[in-house]
Amino acid sequence: MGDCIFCKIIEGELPSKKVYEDDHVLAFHDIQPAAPIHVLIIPKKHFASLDAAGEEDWAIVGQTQRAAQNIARELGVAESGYRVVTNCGSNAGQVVHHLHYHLLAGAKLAPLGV
Ligand code: D5M
Repeated sequence: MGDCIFCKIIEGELPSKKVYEDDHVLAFHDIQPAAPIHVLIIPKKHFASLDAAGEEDWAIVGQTQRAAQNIARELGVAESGYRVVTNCGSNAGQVVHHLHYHLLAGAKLAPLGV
């Protein structure tokens, strides 16, 4: 999708440290980790955010979240706990406009808030 950096990662035009891939979902380590484990999980289909998901996208959104569960188990953090969050729009601080879930783990996380 044009100049979308996550589409370029999907296409292999930009490098990533991949942790999971299937036909619909890709996951890779965040380049600016905010926790000891910080993985981004994205649908291969481009849409800007959760807010931009259409009726036809809910299956892939579910598959993306299911991948988060699998990755947490694979990385050994399912027991200790992890956070899955998606930023949606400018007030949330979204900077990459391709739906992505942040999986954060590996430490006691700060409470959510402003
Ligand atoms: O988060 C966007 C996230 O994307 C942010 O944590 C940095 C990360 N990022 C940006 N470019 C890359 C590349 N090339 N590899 C890995 N991670 C990257 P947002 O929710 O939009 O604020």
